[in-house]
Amino acid sequence: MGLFSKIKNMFKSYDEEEEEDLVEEETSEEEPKEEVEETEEQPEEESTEEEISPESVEEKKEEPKKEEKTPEVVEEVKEKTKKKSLFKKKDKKEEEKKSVKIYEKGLTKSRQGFVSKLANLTNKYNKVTEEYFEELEEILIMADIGVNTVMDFMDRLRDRVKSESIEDPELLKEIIVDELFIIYVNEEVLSNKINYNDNDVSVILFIGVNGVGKTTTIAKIANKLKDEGKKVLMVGADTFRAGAVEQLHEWSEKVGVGFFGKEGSDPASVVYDGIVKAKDEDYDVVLVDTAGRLQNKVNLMKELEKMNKVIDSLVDGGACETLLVLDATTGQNGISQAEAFKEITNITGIVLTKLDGTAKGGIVLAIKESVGIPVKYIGLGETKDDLQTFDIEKYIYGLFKDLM
Ligand SMILES: Nc1nc2c(ncn2[C@@H]2O[C@H](COP(=O)(O)OP(=O)(O)OP(=O)(O)O)[C@@H](O)[C@H]2O)c(=O)[nH]1
Ligand SMILES: [Mg+2]
Repeated sequence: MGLFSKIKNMFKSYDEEEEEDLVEEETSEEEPKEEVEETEEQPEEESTEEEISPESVEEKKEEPKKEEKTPEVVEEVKEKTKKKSLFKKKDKKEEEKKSVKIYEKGLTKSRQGFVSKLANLTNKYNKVTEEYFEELEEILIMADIGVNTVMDFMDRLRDRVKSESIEDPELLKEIIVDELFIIYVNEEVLSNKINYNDNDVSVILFIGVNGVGKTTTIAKIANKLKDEGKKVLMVGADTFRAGAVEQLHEWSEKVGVGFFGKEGSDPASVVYDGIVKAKDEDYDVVLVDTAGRLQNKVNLMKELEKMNKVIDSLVDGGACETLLVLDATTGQNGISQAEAFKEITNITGIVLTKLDGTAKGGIVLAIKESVGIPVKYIGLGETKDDLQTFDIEKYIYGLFKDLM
């Protein structure tokens, strides 16, 4: 089965289920609410239908001792365990569904821009001709996919059209999606995972030029990690821009995580003091905000080297991630930034922000082609939920669902 069909099978049912849910909600308004409450409030507890009164609590305490070994009780426990794991599965599925929706919503502009052009192309031609190929090439280049990727892709597509004698553009839709993403999917299966330090505090450095979304991304990630039960410290080492440290401080209060920062001091010394604090106070993760002054490459390189030296001296294994933040709306400019930063320091992953603000959507492929660093997170909006772990399948679905 091709990628196109696989992804369609995976996610299309969510849309259908949602329609079903809507119909259900219309017919019975109160029931679904109660169900949700039960799953949320009592995931660990035994699920009982009875109201909780002091007597029933006492009764329950006594019951297990008397009847522990009877087959009925064993059956009951089995039934409850089954229910519990069903709820857990349901929760997980709900989370997955929510995530797919965030992708869909965040990629609306791209769907209406570049993907609708693809759909129009299929409607315009009733036969695959040289003009069709030329127009397709232009659409893909305009979508920030990157010229070399597009050229390779066009060669492969032309070969397939020839060898499989395809004439109908309608049939090509599926092949286009498959061929565009197959390389990415084949090579990118595991590497979008964030590395954490198992033996010591996990330090994650965020780098990138002005205004790309470093500070906002740190806030979003801190919120995510906090929800996962991790103790997070934000460290404001962007001591260059006035107000930057205070901005991070405000975010730390909003999110409810720890903070360390000092306006006007040397970034490496702020990182030093921040990590010492993290170790003293048993933090799990340290998120370091830096100033990205690409205008002065030598200085920036020295500054990052100094910070890494400090981290290496304090933390077993050094920083576990150095994430480069790129703004998706800057297109090829973002690619140049990635290439420049790659020369300066060792980048372990990319955060691609503001994907909701571009109609081009193909920049993920260009990053893969010209930089070869995995995209680990994407920003699809300004709320805290709009930062998502990058998942190529959800991304493809969010882009191409209208063709599916
Ligand atoms: N629509 C949208 N806006 C975003 C996203 N991520 C960040 N922003 C916005 O981008 C703007 C800049 O974000 P910051 O986090 O301040 O960027 P920065 O890289 O820390 O900037 P400097 O500290 O000046 O270097 C803010 O208005 C954010 O709300 C995103 O995924 N989508
Ligand atoms: Mg900032």
